[in-house]
Amino acid sequence: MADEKKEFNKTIDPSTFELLAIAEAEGISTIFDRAAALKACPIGSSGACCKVCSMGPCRLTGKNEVGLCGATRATVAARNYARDVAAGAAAHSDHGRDMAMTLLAACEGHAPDYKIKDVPKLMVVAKLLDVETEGKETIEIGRDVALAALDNFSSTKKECDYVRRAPAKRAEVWRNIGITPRGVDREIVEVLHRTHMGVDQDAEHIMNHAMRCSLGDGWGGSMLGTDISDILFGTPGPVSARSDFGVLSEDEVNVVIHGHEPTLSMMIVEAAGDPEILEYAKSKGAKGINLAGMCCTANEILMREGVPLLGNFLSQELSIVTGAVEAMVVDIQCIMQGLVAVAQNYHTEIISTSPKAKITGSTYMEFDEHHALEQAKAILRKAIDNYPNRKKTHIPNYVNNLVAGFSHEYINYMLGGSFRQSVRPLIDNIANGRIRGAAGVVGCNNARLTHDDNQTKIVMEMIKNDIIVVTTGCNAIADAKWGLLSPEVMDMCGPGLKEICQTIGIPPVLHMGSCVDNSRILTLVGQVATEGGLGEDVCDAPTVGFAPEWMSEKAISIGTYVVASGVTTWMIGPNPYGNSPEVVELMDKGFREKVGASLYFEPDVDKAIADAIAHIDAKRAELKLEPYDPKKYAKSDTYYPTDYTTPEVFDENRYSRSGT
Ligand code: MSK
Repeated sequence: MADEKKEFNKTIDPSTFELLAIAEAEGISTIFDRAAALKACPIGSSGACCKVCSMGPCRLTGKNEVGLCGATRATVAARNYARDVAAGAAAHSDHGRDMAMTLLAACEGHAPDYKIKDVPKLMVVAKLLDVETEGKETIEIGRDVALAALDNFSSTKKECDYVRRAPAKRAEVWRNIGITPRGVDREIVEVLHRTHMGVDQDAEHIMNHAMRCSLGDGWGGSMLGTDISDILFGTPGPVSARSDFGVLSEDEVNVVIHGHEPTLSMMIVEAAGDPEILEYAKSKGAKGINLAGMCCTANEILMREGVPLLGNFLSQELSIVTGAVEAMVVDIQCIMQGLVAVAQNYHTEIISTSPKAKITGSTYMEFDEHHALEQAKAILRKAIDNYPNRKKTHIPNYVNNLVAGFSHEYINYMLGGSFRQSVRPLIDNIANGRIRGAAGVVGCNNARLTHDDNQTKIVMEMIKNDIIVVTTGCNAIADAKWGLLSPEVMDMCGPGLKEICQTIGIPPVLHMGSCVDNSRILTLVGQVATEGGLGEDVCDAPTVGFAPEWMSEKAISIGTYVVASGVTTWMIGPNPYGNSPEVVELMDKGFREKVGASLYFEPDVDKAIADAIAHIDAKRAELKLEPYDPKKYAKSDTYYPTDYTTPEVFDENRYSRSGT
């Protein structure tokens, strides 16, 4: 049994803490226990291990400066980095491709349950993809957009079409160094080829291509995924909802939807409102059906339908420990294999659905978009059938309110209204110093770090310092649980940021969606650069990126494309390629010289925060903007931020949590 202090340090989240105690009492092993028992491999975790051929694995530690083939530490670390980028890009982009396939099936009449919901967005995308719209029916445009999108994945063109969405200066930077992305499939294949034994042997050269591949993800596969999701399901606008384990219901059938793609999850939302399904739930003694989201599927159905957020990556096993979940429906990505083992101790049915992700021990109900709604209903019936098997429940009594749904389209609208949609007011208020800068805080949980601590700490430090935050992925869920996505959090902001949020009527932390929706952040920073006033390129503006508790290969791809797009980024934790000082230097100085931004892996979160704020101030100085002075706007507001400190251990009073 772990000692009490260690137990506390596993999480700052009271519901997670409560459920961990129950799991321990019931003898259930979770990722938190396995993280304590299983130490990370010190060789692999610094990028010192080469296993691209069967003469190894070669461990480049101690006196071993080269592997059997002569590959240096730098080559090996750069190869490991590039392969991580490729795997992450593949995950996002395959998701994006699936969205295009669904749009195609819908427009060709093979998937009748899907419709084009956002015609204006379809037109925007058609223009970007050079699809002729004149004299065509919407359905024909949709089909041609889907075909053009699919073509982009394996494009033979010199540049993928969405490069034209990037600011002109940025596209020029990419062209000058030869990293303009082509079709993302090609970039991924080329990474795997280059990093095969005996091919590309120059660390810098390998890393340049890693950037190119990541750009194919951010400005290609992910951006297409986001746009096509919006076409099919609607572009998000503000929505109020609830988060945390208290959203589970004691007297309804609880269905947790977990994974990433919106195709099935949106159908489940629709099916849950079907009177026949509701009657069926009642026939089994439940009052209704209660849906709750986990990980990025949660963000997809929250942003469009207001479905409550249950939890982020590290909460998935614990949701089963509540004993209140009839079914957990999963598709792809971030689904722990440990779920099945936990579920064996409870009545929860793990229902896997993706032909790409069969999970041993789960109930497999293969998703077929041609009969999507029927299948969604069949899944719900299965969950309902399980309701009578529910035994003792432990639902932590925590709920927080939130506002989400800040697509870049909505941000433009909220800043300028219908007739003057623009990012101009944002630029002006950064220029005059009311807003010091902007931070994108995104990404996963990591069981090697205290759950949600870095996530919330960084966000609170940013807004306290008048830095507006945009968030996606599991960071957004951590923020939601901690009350940071509600307008009330304005009291925690610096005076200038607070004034802006009050004037516009927005929270200082803007939830922009799921992992693929980091492409919305790219579009936004691109719009700011194109509009002008904070320099001419993305790298000129006082912006920073953070991945506070990253763990997945997708995060490496995201971090890389954010940097290659011009935003200096801090990934909190040890450098997984740190075995090569040359690679570390290339990520810092090398990337800065090439793309105007650096990629840092920093284990000390306080140092990362201080460095990021200093970076923002340095960018302000370079632009000759007014120096940031919080006192200048303090006069206009009596709510100067209360002094708070981040406690070492979980403190229930750290920030107001409403309970139910
Ligand atoms: S779900 S990739 S743990 S953000 Fe997108 Fe969360 Fe990271 Fe998965």
